[in-house]
Amino acid sequence: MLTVFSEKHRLRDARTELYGGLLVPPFECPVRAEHVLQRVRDVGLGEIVAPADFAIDAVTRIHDADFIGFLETCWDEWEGAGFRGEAIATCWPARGMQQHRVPHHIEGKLGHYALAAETSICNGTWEAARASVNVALTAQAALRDGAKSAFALCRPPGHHAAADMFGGYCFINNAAVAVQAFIDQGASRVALLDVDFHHGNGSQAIFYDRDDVMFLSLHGDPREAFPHFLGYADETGRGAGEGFNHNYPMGPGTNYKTWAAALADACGKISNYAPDALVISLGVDTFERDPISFFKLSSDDFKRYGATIGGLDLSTLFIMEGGYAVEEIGVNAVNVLEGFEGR
Ligand code: SP5
Ligand code: ZN
Repeated sequence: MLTVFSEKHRLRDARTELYGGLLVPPFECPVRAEHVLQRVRDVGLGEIVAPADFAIDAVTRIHDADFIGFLETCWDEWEGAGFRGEAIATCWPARGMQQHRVPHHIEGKLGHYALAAETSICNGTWEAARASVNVALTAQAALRDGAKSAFALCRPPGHHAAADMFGGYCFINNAAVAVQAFIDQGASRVALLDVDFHHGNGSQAIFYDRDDVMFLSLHGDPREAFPHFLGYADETGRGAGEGFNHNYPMGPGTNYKTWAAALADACGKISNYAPDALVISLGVDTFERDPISFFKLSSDDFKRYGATIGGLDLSTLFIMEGGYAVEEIGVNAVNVLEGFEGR
């Protein structure tokens, strides 16, 4: 399987994450991608290529242009305002306040465009996010050109990013942009299966009204887990999209048996949908020793479920999302890909 990887991911190297009331070194850190890349090399998964540069148009098919403009200039505006730390949202258009007017001051803009405060914006964030979506689009182009599968080793991740919001360590929704690229190239139906521990709120919101994209997510119950305000089982789509959104929230301590039953159900729905392509939001924070999550999958379980996904026999694009047990992230992510290939 082809892997696409950009060195530019290192430009996203924030110093701070707001966690438990403290500013701590971010869980989403550069070494994550390096370990995954090393494991791809160690097992000889296949060729590794750098991404091509894509025009921003592919991104603005999914994201609002004003949001993209905000991401581009946020750091400069923040520094220009004289702030000394990294850019963190501190106020929001909460219940009863105006959601639709975009303030001029960077503090107001951050509240408008942020969905969570844990994710700081720092110098280089935009360049890394831009490179990350180019990784996704390059891997997508390989499938367009006939490859059966490809691995987009994206960093920063994307599935929490909505059309006009960043957060959850995500800025541009790499998976959603890739899904849209398939559609724009003529695909009738694309399935987006999100196996990251966290609900893919951004991806769900982006495709919620559509029947040409089926979104399915297996994740920690939002009553107990980030992003807390989306990801319930009764969110099934809206309008034409009704019946094309499937959530599988699961509680603390969920083991592989329970998780795999949800995956089997999701795979049944994907199979019936008969998509032209399958995109996997591949987060490995379902791992038993992940520091911020509560599922109990072992490293072997990743290989098992990779084989289940391979059994669908679809053109499949893997997009890297979360996973914070950095010592094991390479083995866990690449186990899915090896399982998929029947190794
Ligand atoms: C892409 C991705 O995986 N993003 C995840 C963002 C999660 N950020 C919020 C983390 C809050 C964790 N609280 C966990 C408490 C553990 N005791
Ligand atoms: Zn996650």
